[in-house]
Formats: sequence, structure tokens, C-alpha cells
Amino acid sequence: MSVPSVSSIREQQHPLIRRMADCIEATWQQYLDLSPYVLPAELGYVEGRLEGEKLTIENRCYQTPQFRKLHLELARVGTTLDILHCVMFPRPDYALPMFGTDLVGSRGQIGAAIADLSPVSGDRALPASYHTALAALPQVAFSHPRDLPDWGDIFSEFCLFIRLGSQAEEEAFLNQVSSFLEIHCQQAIVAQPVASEKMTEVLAGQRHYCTQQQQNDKTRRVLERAFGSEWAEHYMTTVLFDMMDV
Ligand code: 18B
Repeated sequence: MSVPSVSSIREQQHPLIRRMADCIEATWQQYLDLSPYVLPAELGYVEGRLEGEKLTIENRCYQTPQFRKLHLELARVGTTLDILHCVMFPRPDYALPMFGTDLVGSRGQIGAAIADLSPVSGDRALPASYHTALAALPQVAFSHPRDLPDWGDIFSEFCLFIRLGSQAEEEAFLNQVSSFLEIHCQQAIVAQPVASEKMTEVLAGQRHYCTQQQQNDKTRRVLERAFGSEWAEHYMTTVLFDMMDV
């Protein structure tokens, strides 16, 4: 399946967000067998304005044999805040970590850049093959690391959470995330489905990941300001971090 190349928000966003979106889609296309994932029609492209500035959201979703949902979201608040959000949800019979990234930029600066491959197994450890591959990546010393919030105990030791201070750091972050994605796709396509007992563990891990992410008040507040609290709750639990009912 080919990925549509035209996106109305993407062209206007912070250059790093645009490049990250392109990189994510190119890597998915290179490694994975993509098919459409249908979001409820009213949630593909959304505009809201309750208090203050307009919030525009654009979603792209796919599924593959290994992933029940690949979600890439671009959002823009007025002309001042640009957001990229991406999560890859493995199918529960694949014991794979969760890839997630969030970029939040305003006035030309990326104030929050987060990326991780987060474990979902009962022992909260990454599979050994992931650990080896991630540990072998060249370490980058970013100049403005940030502290994770309390709910961030879901993230791995490889999690990046920084404010990007220069063009060189933007480049380094993009490279690092690109490596995370390549490792993840390469591992995923050779992974074998697991037995049902392990599947229960994976599901519990994915549910925990989503429950923690749903506690991100900074995301919730942006959505609430434009769409109200009921819509924000619905969106966070069905589109951003839905838990599969099986
Ligand atoms: N997120 N983010 O995705 N969030 O979605 N995000 C912020 O400078 C949105 C994810 C994460 O310090 C901020 O403080 C909106 C994924 C963490 O308390 C804003 C959407 C991950 C923080 C938004 C969105 C993730 C954070 C504050 C929907 C990780 C720091 C920016 C499109 C894998 C939280 C700032 C803290 C911050 C907004 C992490 C405004 C609206 C997948 C850890």
C-alpha cells in the first residue's frame, strides 16, 4: 500500500516535525506490509475551537501483520504550537515493546522531544535482542535533558526526553529515533507469535502503558481547551491510547 504524500498541516509545521513524520512513514513503508486501519470517520481530521485558538488534528493509521495499529498524528494549535504524536501498537500475540514518540514545538523551538521503545512484559524489561541493539547505538549527550513525570515509569532506560537546543541536536534526535524505528521494524518482521499465556501478559503490559499515558495532563489540557473534557477523554481512550478488548 502506498502512503499518500499530501497532508495539509504537515507543510506548515516545524521542519523537524515534518521530517520526523516523513521518516516514520518511509521506515514503515520500507519494512512493513501496511494496510489501512479505519478510524471512526469523524476522528481522521478534526478541528476544534472552544477557548482561544483553533486546534487542528490530522491522523494517519495503518495496520500490519505484527501491529494492530500504527498511529501518526500531526496537530497544530493556532499558529504557535506544533505537535507530532506516534505510537505503534503490536498485536497481543507479538511480545514486542511499544514504540512511542511525541514532539512539541512552539515558536521555532522543540521544547519537548520524547522517544522510547517501552517494555510491556511482566518483568518490565525489554527483550534481550532489543536491549543489545539499543545499547549498541552511539550515545548522544543532549544539553537539555528533562525529568519524566511520575506516570513515566513505563519508559525504558533508553527513553529520550529533552528540549532540543540547536539544529545539531534536532538532527541527532531525528537520527536516534530513526534508529529506534529501524531496530523495531527489523525485530518485528522476524518475530514469532507467542502462546496464549504470554499474550495475556503482553495485553496487561499494553493496558498499563495506555493507563499511564492517559494521565498526561498536558496532552489532556490541549484537547480540553479546544473540544471540552468529555471529547478529550473519549479521544485519549479511543484514538491516542486505546486498550484492546480481547
Ligand atoms: N504533550 N501530545 O500527543 N506523549 O503522546 N508528552 C506534552 O514542553 C500533546 C505521547 C510525553 O512533563 C506537552 O512540557 C497533544 C507519547 C511526555 O508532564 C504537550 C497530543 C509519548 C511529556 C503535549 C500529543 C508522550 C509530554 C507538554 C495529541 C511518549 C512530558 C510540552 C496530538 C512515548 C509531560 C512541554 C510532563 C508532553 C501535547 C510523552 C503540550 C495535544 C506517545 C513524557
